[in-house]
Amino acid sequence: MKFDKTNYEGATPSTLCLGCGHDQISKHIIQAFYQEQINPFSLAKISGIGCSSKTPSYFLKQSKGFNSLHGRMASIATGVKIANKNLKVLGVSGDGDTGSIGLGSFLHTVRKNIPMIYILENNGVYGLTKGQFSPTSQKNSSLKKRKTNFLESMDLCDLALSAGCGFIARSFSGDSKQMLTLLKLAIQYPGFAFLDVISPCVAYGNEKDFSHSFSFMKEKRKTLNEMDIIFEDQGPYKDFSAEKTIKIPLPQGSFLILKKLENHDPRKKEQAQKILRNKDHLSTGLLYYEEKENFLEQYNLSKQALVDIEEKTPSPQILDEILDSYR
Ligand SMILES: Cc1ncc(C[n+]2csc(CCOP(=O)(O)OP(=O)(O)O)c2C)c(N)n1
Ligand code: SF4
Ligand SMILES: [Mg+2]
Repeated sequence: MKFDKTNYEGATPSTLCLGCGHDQISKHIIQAFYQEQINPFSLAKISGIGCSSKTPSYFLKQSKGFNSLHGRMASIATGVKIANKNLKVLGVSGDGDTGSIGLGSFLHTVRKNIPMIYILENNGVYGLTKGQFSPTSQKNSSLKKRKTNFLESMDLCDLALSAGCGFIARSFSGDSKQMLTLLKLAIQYPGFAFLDVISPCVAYGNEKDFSHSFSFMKEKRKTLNEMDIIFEDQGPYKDFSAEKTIKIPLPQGSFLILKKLENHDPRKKEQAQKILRNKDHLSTGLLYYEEKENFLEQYNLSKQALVDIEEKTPSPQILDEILDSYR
């Protein structure tokens, strides 16, 4: 059975400001999940608090959803995945939600390698509470209403890399082609897939020199690589010349064909770190890729969802045996 596109659309029309980057991301999500024909009924979308965290109402209306507490999306998503590993988990968060109040939850979910797609809708401000600087606003960048940000900025991709994340990508809400491929790649990835999307806030964070504005993106953005996902039986790939092309096998039997536009191999951690620390440009594309055992595999957790296990509490006899084993 093929799911038609209406299954992937939102339950309500967006109430975000006209032109908000977050709305573009929602469109890419609808497109990617539709094209990949992911069963919307077996997907859970979890978010925190913020304009970004409102967006799950605007896509995948047939999926399960939980709009949780500020900064706690990652913890709730962890619980959902452990309780039912058959659900695909899609988390949406903001730079304030993830980088301020939720930083601890975020980093521990990364280091546990909980299988989920984590989309950071990064606008450099707290949009919902009217544009205060967030931890990702660049140091010394300014906004008329907020004056200058004197605090050091945090790069959440760099932090994710330090915490052992195996899938790190950065994109821009306005780049449909790059966003679609990265989302499709993230959908296939068997662990924690982190996608940091620069998503301008047109109401409070779109002044010319501000680090997350449309004009800043135009000036500073560099694209690291072009990508395509193919199956071997599609034959030799003609668009890319061999010496600049990397072929990475993907879990479901397909391959990522990656054309280097800059000298970067996303399988090399040191290279990814170097790129992230170079602040002359904002590099987008696939930054780091490594497949590693995820939390569910490491702990050999039940294949059944908790809800499907008939005997949820052990019988008195089994409890006695467990207690005896500690005596
Ligand atoms: C415990 C708690 N502290 C503070 C707030 C106020 N608050 C709501 S959203 C938000 C930040 C939102 O910024 P971000 O996560 O970047 O999302 P955006 O609106 O920019 O998409 C804050 C501080 C809250 N709701 N709950
Ligand atoms: S305030 Fe900013 S982040 Fe929030 S909806 Fe408006 S443009 Fe988007
Ligand atoms: Mg924000």
